[in-house]
Amino acid sequence: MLNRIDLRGGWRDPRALLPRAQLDVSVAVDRIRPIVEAVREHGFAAIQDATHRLDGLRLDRFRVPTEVIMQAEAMLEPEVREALVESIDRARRVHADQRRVDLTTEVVPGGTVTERWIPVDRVGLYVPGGLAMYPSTVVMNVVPAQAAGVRSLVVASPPQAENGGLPDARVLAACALLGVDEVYGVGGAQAVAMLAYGSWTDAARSEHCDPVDMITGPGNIWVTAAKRLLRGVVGIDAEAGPTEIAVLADDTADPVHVAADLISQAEHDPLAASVLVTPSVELVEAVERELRRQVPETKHADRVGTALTGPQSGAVLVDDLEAGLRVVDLYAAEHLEIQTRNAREWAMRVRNAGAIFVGPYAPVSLGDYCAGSNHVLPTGGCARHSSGLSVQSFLRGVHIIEYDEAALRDTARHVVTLATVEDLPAHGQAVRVRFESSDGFGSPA
Ligand code: HSO
Ligand code: ZN
Repeated sequence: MLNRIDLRGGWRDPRALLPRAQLDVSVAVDRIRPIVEAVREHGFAAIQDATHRLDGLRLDRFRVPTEVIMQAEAMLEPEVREALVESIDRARRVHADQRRVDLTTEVVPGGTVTERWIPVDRVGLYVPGGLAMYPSTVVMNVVPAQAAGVRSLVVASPPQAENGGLPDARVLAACALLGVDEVYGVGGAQAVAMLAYGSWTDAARSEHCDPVDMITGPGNIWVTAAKRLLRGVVGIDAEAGPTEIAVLADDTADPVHVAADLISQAEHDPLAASVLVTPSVELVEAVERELRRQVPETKHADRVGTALTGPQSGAVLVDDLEAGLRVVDLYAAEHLEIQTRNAREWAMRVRNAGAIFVGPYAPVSLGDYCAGSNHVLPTGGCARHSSGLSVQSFLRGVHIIEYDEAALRDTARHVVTLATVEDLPAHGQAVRVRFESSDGFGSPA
């Protein structure tokens, strides 16, 4: 079922052999530009029009009343509530510990720089509808923002015909459990534009969605295109591509587990990537047998089958785990499982992965829901340079510079020298004027 990629006895860059799905977002940007511009100019009327044309719904208001959000929570099945509460609680515990402390460095006597971590004021979270209606994603976006101290949080999610033009009930319930009460039933590019520019959201002009400073959350290609277009107008999180799992395994790995884990992420998307990296031919064969057994039994067998047989998925045979480590580092998977002897030691040597799941009892789906870790992770090899969503994503480290007279006087000649080198004499002069009436600078005060 999986493509076999045999790197034994030689070496080839595995990235070319496991091509990531390419989405042409730039074409989509041109398609959504008119919607974004219309929302900017006409606000409510344009949102209403786009919702009618694209979602087939005629709506007169987009803000979800607080009672409706509360009601969605009240209607939650008890076991779903319990699971969501546990997921929120664990994520809160982990994310609370991530909060950075402000640090002051004394650069010279009388001269300090303090790095102050200031939360973004207002954040908009886009929660997709359709194939991917994930209350867990509400948790994973809201928890770090709240832990960072974001004061104002708003959720936008497509209106669902089957829910009376409101967003999905479970998404609303997750908002209620997290204490988010500003929710709009708006989807697609129009939602991103509404969040970025702000808009009245009812015909009577009594409800206004204020513009946000930053938008996070996954979405389809139109949402991604709108985010790309509006980057700069607002802060935007990373662009999420199809999900990925890589498993670095040796002959101690249980093929039943490995197959189940490869299937679990393939379930998200026919373009999802599932990659097994191992020196054990026996394991590859046993996993193949398991896939042939498990795939037909799984609910989303079609998309799983498409994802597992696609060129982005495969079983990579390597000479040994050292070579396997090189492969997974180059591949830089969104999720990496280590199912080997001394799994922790191997895990600690990995340099590139969005999140690393260690040993037989830490499957990716634990991290998707209830490990306490965040499931918004870099895809498409971006784990080489980026991290997943965290408290840090919602904080800005602002440098606060404090120098007293003597400290500036001592530094002045360096500023003047560098300003002269860059032919920016006014820069030097801005320091000079402060000492002109006294005895110049450079000599101790
Ligand atoms: N595995 C997905 C997140 C998710 N899984 C949401 C289930 N629900 C991307 O990390
Ligand atoms: Zn998942």
